Amino acid sequence: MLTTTFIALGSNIGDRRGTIDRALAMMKAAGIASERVSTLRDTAPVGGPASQGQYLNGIAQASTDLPANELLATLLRIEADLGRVRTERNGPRTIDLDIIAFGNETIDDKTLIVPHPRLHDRLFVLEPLAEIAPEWIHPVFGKTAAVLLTSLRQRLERQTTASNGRELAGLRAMVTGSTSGIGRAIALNLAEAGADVLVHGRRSASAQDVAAQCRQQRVQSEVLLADCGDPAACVRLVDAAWRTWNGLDIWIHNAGADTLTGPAAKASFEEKLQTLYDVDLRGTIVTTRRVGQWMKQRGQGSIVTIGWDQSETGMEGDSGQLFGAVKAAVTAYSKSLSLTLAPEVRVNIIAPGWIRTAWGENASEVWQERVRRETPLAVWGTPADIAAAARWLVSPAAQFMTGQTIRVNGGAVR
Ligand code: A4P
Ligand code: MG
Repeated sequence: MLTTTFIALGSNIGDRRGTIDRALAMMKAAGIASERVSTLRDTAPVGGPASQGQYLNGIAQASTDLPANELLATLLRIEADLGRVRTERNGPRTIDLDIIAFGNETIDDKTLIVPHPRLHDRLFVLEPLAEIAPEWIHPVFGKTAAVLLTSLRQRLERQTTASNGRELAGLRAMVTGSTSGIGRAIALNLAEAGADVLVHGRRSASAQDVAAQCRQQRVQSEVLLADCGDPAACVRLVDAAWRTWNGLDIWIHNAGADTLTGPAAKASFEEKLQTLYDVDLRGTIVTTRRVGQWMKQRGQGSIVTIGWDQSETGMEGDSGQLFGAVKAAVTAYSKSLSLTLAPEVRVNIIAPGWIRTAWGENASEVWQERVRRETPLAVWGTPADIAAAARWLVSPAAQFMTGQTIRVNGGAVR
């Protein structure tokens, strides 16, 4: 059975055009017959060493009866025969032959990822692809090559014209649990910094409200609803979020169960433990593992999770035991994730101290007094304080930060 495939052609050493012509001839001899080849264009190198030369890039549409793994093996052999030597990542090469798409298939194994995980981020792929196959539909994003090209151009345009105070312009963020409190403050702060923001919650009305406020900052904002206590719903949430704007640059996992106010406050210790485990811990793990892997394949991204400053020091009582255990686990997991995803993706943890959210608003005078006593700066923190830390952590200014816990707690040092 013949499969239609798109092969990206790239060369930046020696006789670039001659090498690409020879690669196409060798492909044909190996049963990969090109039906259409785009214009070859001169492009500035993306990534890699500063000194490397301009690329010549194009795309070939071909039909083959080879299965995908054999197609890859054949292309790698042709690259080797044409003198390709692999040294550093994104380094100069006589020829690069990447499988952009293979029929409608999605493949993600150790040796092959299809569609190519960076195709939608690269003008040197999308421009020739949209030239020869503007109506080709990306099997993950469900959008045509022409539409993906337009979106990418808009995103790059916003990044290059980013003004002062809009340091996240052109980046796409998900903030889970952003219908109220800390999550809402983070969503609004990221929008103010120029990021497009996906607002997530369980209730549509309040989520729509936050999205509308984000849009007032002249950014895109959409709502996705999901119960983060349900792992299948977490998977669907990540998939839907990734598809919305053809990938994500930022994932802030703030969604957590409130076991302190409302009817949930009356649940037993065991029930609260289960809820916190399901939502705060498993929800964080299921979502960030999935989105983190895609960000790594894509070559960039930033993740923030939410811990708790007192999980380090301990706090007496049921709440101390519950949050201490669950948030310490979130923190430990996040550090391991940061090591797994480096160097492409940064993962950091914010550990809030006493922050005036729903519970703090109505806490008794005894608690108000205790918070002042335990906080050297002698005030409650606000959701805006956490949002400011999150905004910095996901910004380019924090490019050397990963695997760290930032305690935003008004100065408590124990
Ligand atoms: N692999 C996985 N999926 C695929 C796929 N869909 N097609 C594996 C091909 N290979 C795939 O590839 C490394 C391994 O990726 C393969 O052995 C295969 O098992 P490689 O060709 O050795 O590495 P590479 O191409 O240097 O790296 P990579 O990560 O593919 O880089 P990119 O993303 O291809 O970028 N700037 C301009 N202007 N033009 C360019 O063509 N190319 C790159 C390389 C950087 N900057 C560029 C250009
Ligand atoms: Mg390659």
